[in-house]
Formats: sequence, C-alpha cells, structure tokens
Amino acid sequence: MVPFVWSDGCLRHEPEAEIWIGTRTPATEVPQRARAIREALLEGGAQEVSSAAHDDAALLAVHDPALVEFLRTAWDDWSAATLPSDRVVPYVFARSGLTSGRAPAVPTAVWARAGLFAYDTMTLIGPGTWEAARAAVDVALTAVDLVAGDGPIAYACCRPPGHHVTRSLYGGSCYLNNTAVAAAALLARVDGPVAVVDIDAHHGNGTQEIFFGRGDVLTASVHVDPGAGWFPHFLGFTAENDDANLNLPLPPGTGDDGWLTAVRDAATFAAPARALVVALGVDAAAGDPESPLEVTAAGYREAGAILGELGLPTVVVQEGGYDLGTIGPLVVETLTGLAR
Ligand code: SP5
Ligand code: ZN
Repeated sequence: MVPFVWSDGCLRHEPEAEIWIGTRTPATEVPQRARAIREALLEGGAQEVSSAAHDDAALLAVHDPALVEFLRTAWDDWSAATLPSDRVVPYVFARSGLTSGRAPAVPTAVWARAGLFAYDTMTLIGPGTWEAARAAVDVALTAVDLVAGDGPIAYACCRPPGHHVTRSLYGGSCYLNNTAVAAAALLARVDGPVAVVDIDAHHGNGTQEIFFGRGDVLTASVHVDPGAGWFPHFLGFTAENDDANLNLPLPPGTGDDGWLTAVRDAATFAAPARALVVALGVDAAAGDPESPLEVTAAGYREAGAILGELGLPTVVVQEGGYDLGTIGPLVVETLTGLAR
C-alpha cells in the first residue's frame, strides 16, 4: 500500500458554511473528510507518515506573496474589526475592468480586502483556516520528500483542497494550491518536465493558470463540462488546450467508460514527464453531492492503474470528494490501482 502523509493541522479549518448564490448553505468541505480518508487508509494497512514543516520556498514559487500574506493575516484582521459575519467573506471585487489596467488600491477597510484575492463567495476564512491551508502545503511537500527519497509513490492526505487557486486568487473551497506546490517542488528535483493529472470532478483551473504557457509543467484535467453549467464555469474548455495543457470536459452522467477513456488520454499526455502529481478528487464518483459524474469504485481503481502504468515518481494530492461515507474507500481503491 502507498504510504500517506498526515497532519492534525489540516483539521483546523472549519468553514461551517458557504455563501452560494447569495444564500448561506452548510459547508461541504469539512474536517471529517480528512478523518474519513485516514481511517480507511489505516484500515487498509497503509503506513502513516507525520508531516514535516517546510519553508515557504515552494509555496512562493507558485503564489503571489500578497495572496499568501493576505491569507496569513485575514482572520486576525477581520476578527479584530468586530464585524457582523463570523467568517471573512468578500462583498466587493477588484475586477480588472474597474481600473483601466491600474493596480487597484489596497482598501483601508478590512472588510473590503478579501475582494482583492477572492473570486467567489463560497470560500470562507475563519479561525484556523490559514493554519490548515499551510498544514496542507506541508503535507504535500512531505509527500514530495518521500517520493524523492525511497518510495515511488506517496499520498498527501490533506485538506482544504487547492486546485482552484491561481497564482494570486483563491476560491472553490481552496486557499493554497497544494497540487501546484508539489509540482513546483518536484520540478526542482527531477531533470525534465513534471505532469499534473487532475481527476477531480471539477476543472483544475488554478493549476492550469499557474503553469499556463510555461511548458515545464504539463497540466491535464478530466472534469465535468463547465459548459453544462458546472463550476468553475469560466474555465475548463478545450479551447484552452495547447502543447502543455489538456482539458477533457465530459457531459454530466458520464460513467466509467467515458471517464476512463479521458483518464487514458490524460496519461498519454503526461507520459513525457519525469514525475507526476495526481490531483485526486473522488467527487467524480456516483453519489457525490457536488458533481453529476457517475464513476464507480472499480473505475477509480482502474484510473489508479492507468496512471501507475506510467511508472513515474508520483505524488498523489487530495482534492475534492464530499460523500463522507465513500470517500475513504474511493481513495484506497485509487491508491491500490496505482501501486498495482
Ligand atoms: C475542490 C473542489 O472540489 N471544489 C469544488 C468547488 C465547487 N463547488 C461548487 C459549489 C456548488 C454549490 N454547492 C452547493 C452546496 C451547498 N452547501
Ligand atoms: Zn471537485
């Protein structure tokens, strides 16, 4: 079984809610997700490795220092201002069309600052959000260390997820792009390109944006077609494809056959790389409340086998997956397929 990296710090983010289409709804990205996955891994006999602290080098290789500094201080500043909301939530957004190409001012009002860095209202910041997001980065970097050491595959059992975060903007229940951080860290250690294959049900728009046009990190994403009405809505289309980026949007209702064909295409695209990051969302599974894809547990095992066939040093980073009763077994299936 693939070893996994764990940090209790990842449990400290408890968003409790998301503001979705103007309504406060219960959070889906909850601490119990990570606990459920860990439990299934331990039951499956996987070795747990404690996360080790890492400096900000790999983090700042993929993120704007201003985003990192905002996230580090946002909750303290918000709570000191005694505002009506118990979470940081943006209300006015610094869109590029406002400022004729000029950089927007940094708002004096604490309650306006999130509008410089957030691109949605679903991704709330509260006590422990920064600590958990930073812990998830350490988990991903510890998994990179394991792969750069003796093992060919390691799994980062982390949350909050990261693949929706761009260089300078957070959203989609994500704060820091753990997958991109892992890819940047691997890039510094191998001789040649790194590939990211994202099999979360949603397009990995943040990872795409971070590495777009570079060529040293190949990005492929298999996801529900945003054109059919799914998050992230603005990105994830085939029109964004080039030599280093492959989007494989699928219609709602796609099951194992169509999904695995796309995973095979993503693996072929990734084959020239010298190391692989798998952005593992298990929300493509039938029954997940956040996506209309219909992948089975056997499908996830086969996806693992397809990616394992590449024979590359591989870091698997946890992204989405919201059905608390099945996410643990789905991760175990994928890792079992990978290690086959
Ligand atoms: C990492 C990841 O899987 N992010 C997914 C973000 C997509 N969320 C879209 C939210 C759509 C509305 N969900 C309603 C939930 C009610 N609480
Ligand atoms: Zn997702």
